[in-house]
Amino acid sequence: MALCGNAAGFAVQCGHAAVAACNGPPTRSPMRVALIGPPQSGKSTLFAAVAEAGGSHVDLSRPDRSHLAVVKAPDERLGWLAKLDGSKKTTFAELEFLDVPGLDMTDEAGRDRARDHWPDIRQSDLLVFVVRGFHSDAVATYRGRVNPAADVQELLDEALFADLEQATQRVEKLRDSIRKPTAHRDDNVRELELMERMNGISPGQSQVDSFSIGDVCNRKCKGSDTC
Ligand SMILES: Nc1nc2c(ncn2[C@@H]2O[C@H](COP(=O)(O)OP(=O)(O)OP(=O)(O)O)[C@@H](O)[C@H]2O)c(=O)[nH]1
Ligand SMILES: [Mg+2]
Repeated sequence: MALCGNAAGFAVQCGHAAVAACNGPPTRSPMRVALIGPPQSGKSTLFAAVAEAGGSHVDLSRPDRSHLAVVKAPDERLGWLAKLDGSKKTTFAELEFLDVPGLDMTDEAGRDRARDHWPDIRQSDLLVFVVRGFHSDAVATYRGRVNPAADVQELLDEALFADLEQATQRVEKLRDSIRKPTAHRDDNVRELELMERMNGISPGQSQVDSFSIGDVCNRKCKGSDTC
C-alpha cells in the first residue's frame, strides 16, 4: 500500500509583501501556484529559491517567458502515517510553481504583453502577488516608488479588468451563437443570462466572487449534482 499527500491544504509563504488569493476550484493535479507582480519585484528570485529548495533545476535565461517548476511538498505527517500503516512507498504531493514575467501596466506595449499572460494566470489554482518591499539603488523601481500596498491594489484592479474584458468577449460570442439553432443553444442562453447579470455588477459595489448565481444555476443544474 502507498500513501499520497494532498497539496490542497498547503500554505504558500513569500519573503516579500504577498497576498494569496483563491482562484477557483483546482483544475488539475498537481496544484499550480502562479507568482505574479510588477516588473523587478523579486518573482524569479522567490521562484528560484522555492524550486531549488524543492530539488528542481531552474533555467531563467528567458525572462520574457513564464517558467514552470514542479516541487515535492514533503509533509512529516505523511511519513508518520506511512510508518503507522506499514506502507512500502510514500508519495508526497507535488506543487507546480509558475513564474510569470512582470506585469507592466505603465504603457500600451506593457499592457499588451500582460494580456498574453492572463490565460496562464487564470489556469492557476492559487495566485501569489509578489510586490516590492525592498529598497535598492541597483534595481529600478516600478512607477518610481516602493509601495507594496499600491502595487497589490493595482494587481487586483488589473485582474478585475482582465476578467471584465474576457466576460465581455464571451457575451459577444454567446449572443452570436444563440442566433443559430445549435444543440447547445439552451445552455448558451442560460450562460448568457448569467454573464449579463455578472457584467452588470459594478466593480466598486461588489466582487464577482460574492455573486450569487441563484436561479440561473439551479435551472442549469437540474438533475445534476454539479454546476
Ligand atoms: N535588495 C534586494 N534585491 C532583491 C530582492 N529580491 C530580488 N532582488 C533583486 O531584484 C532584481 C530583480 O529580481 P527578480 O527576481 O529578477 O525580479 P522579477 O520580479 O522576476 O523581475 P521580472 O521578471 O523582470 O519582472 C534582481 O537583481 C534581484 O537580485 C530583495 O528582497 N532585496
Ligand atoms: Mg522574473
